[in-house]
Amino acid sequence: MKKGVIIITAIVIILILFSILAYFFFGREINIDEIVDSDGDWLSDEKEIEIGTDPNKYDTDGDLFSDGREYYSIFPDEFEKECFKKSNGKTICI
Ligand SMILES: [Ca+2]
Ligand SMILES: [Ca+2]
Repeated sequence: MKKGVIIITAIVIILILFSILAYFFFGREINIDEIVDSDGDWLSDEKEIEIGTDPNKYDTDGDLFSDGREYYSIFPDEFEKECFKKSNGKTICI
């Protein structure tokens, strides 16, 4: 009887620890995912709307250079290390 209670208590403690760890890691990822880059051109959707490029087109003007590459070549000081959620669901940090 006591052995069973100890095992159940140990399992509950382990589940609580995993829950805390999962909350810590996934909670951070959710915060990162608030910045979305739907077309994967390294400019956030919000930034593309602000500067007038299409957030769903990697290369809005069709000149074979991505919107992000063109933007940061003009404004290199704005190039910062940021994390984006790509359209395939993966998060990348640049
Ligand atoms: Ca984009
Ligand atoms: Ca372009």
